Amino acid sequence: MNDLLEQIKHNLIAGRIDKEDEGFDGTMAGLPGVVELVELALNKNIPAVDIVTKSLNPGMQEVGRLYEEGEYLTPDMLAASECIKQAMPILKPQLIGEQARSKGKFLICTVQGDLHDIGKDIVATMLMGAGYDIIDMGTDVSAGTVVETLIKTKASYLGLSALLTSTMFRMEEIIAEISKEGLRNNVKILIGGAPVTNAFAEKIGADHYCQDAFDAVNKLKSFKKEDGLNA
Ligand code: B12
Repeated sequence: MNDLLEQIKHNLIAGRIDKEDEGFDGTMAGLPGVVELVELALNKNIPAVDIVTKSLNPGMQEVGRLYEEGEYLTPDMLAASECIKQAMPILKPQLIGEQARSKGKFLICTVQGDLHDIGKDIVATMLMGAGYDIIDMGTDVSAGTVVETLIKTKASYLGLSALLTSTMFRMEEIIAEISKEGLRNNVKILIGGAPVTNAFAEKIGADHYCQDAFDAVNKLKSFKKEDGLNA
C-alpha cells in the first residue's frame, strides 16, 4: 500500500489527530498526524475515496478489533473517531464534486439508542457526491421522528444505520411504523452498520442491506433501473 495511506491508518489507530498529539509513548509530538497526512495525501493527488477506503475504514476496523480484545478502551475508540471527524471536512469537497441535478431526497439517521455516526456520515457524504439531496436526522432517532420527517420531506429514500446489536431491532420498529402510516410503498429503505446482514434486511422488510457507501450507490442505481429512470 502507498506509504502515506499506511501512515494515515497508523496514526488513526494511535488516535493522533494532528502534529500536537504526543502518541502513546509520548514521543510523536511534531510529527504529522491524521489531519496533516490527509492534506499531504490530497496534495499528492491521492484520491479522497482511496483515503476513506484504504486508510480510514480499515483503521477503524482495527480499532474495533483492539477494543474487542480488551487492548483498547472507550477513550481510544473516541480518539480514533475524532481523527475521522477532523479528516472528513478536508475530504468532503473532493468526495462531493459538482452535481448538476438532484436524484432525489435521501433521509438518513442512526437509530434510537445508538450514537455511532461515522459510517452514517460517510454514506451521507458519498451519496451527496452521487447527486442525492441528503437530509441528515442525526443519531439516536426514534421511529416517530423518522415517520414525521418522511411525511414532511416526502423523501423517496431512507437510510438507517445501527452499530449495536442492542439497537438494530429499532430498524424493524421504524419500518413497522412506516407501514402502519401507509407510507411503505412511497419509500425505498436501505440499512447498514456492522451487525446488520442481508438476512436481517429481508426479515425486517427493508429493501436492501448495504455493506458500505459504494454498495449504497449501486443499490440506488438498481432502483432507478427498476423504475426505468437514469441513475
Ligand atoms: C468508533 C466507535 C465508537 C465511538 C463512536 C463515535 C462516533 N461518533 O461514531 C464511541 C467511542 C462513542 C463508541 C461508543 C460505544 N461503542 Co462503539 N465502536 C466504534 C468502532 C470502533 C468503530 C465504528 C466506526 O465508526 N466504524 C467505521 C465506519 C466507517 O464503519 P461503519 O460504521 O461500519 O459504517 C460503514 C458500513 O457499515 C456502512 N453503513 C453503516 N451505516 C449505514 C447506513 C446505511 C443507510 C448504509 C447504506 C450503509 C451503512 O457504510 C459505512 C461506510 O462504509 C466499532 C467497531 C467496529 N468494528 O465497527 C465499535 C463498536 C460498534 N462499539 C461497540 C460498543 C459496545 C460501544 C459502547 C456500548 C461502548 C461503551 N461501553 O460505552 C458505546 C455505545 C454508545 C452508543 N449508545 O451508541 C461494539 C458493539 C458491539 C455490539 N455487538 O453491539 C463495537 C462493535 C466494538 C466491539 N468490537 O465490541 N463506539
